[in-house]
Amino acid sequence: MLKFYYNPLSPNARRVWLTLLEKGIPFEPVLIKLDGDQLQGEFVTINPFYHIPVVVDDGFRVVESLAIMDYLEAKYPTPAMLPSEPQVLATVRMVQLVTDNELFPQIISLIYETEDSPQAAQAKQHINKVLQFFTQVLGDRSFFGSEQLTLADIVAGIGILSLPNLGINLSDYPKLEEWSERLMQRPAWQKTKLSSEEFEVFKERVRALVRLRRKKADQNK
Ligand SMILES: N[C@@H](CCC(=O)N[C@@H](CS)C(=O)NCC(=O)O)C(=O)O
Repeated sequence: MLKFYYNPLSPNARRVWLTLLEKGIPFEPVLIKLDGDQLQGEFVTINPFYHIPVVVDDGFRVVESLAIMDYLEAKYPTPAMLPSEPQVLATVRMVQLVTDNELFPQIISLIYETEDSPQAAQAKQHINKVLQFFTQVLGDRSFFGSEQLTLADIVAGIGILSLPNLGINLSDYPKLEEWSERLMQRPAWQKTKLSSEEFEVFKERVRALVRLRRKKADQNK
């Protein structure tokens, strides 16, 4: 059976978890605590970059959440979540990459920087730009590029649903608010949802990781 290395707090792992659940794919979960266990033992041979998620399917290993989602889509095409029609495919990819390149780095800043700092204000401004852009891209459809859930909804949904925990209300973006309510009605999303206490633990982990990365960067100067 497909092995899934994950942690329920990890947004990148939750993308894959949701894809597995939405597609009804059987899997064996392997919890990685991220307390240093990702840096040693068997896991290092599975992912030399020390990251989750990873899947190992019949001896075939895939790292990187977006690559894993594509693998699952190709191997388990029903329900289809990556339409091949050119404009829809481009929309799905664009939303995934905008989430990774424009939204997530700002979420990390918002978690790390103090609330009234210029950095936090800048991050909020950029997040608002992303929300305006996503409102345009969603248009009047139920999901990104489609009337059915796509891989874009999973990637963007995990980011956008975390925003109210960071003081960003979606009520200024009614279409995205309705879309996020649509997502939260789905059993897979209810199952993988983080409680506010879990989100606080996630924030602490992010702060610790950013501190560590900055310390390493300073040492290399
Ligand atoms: N680009 C990778 C990023 C994976 C990633 O950063 N995973 C985090 C959890 S969300 C992790 O494993 N962090 C542990 C570490 O950096 O030591 C992906 O999309 O899978």
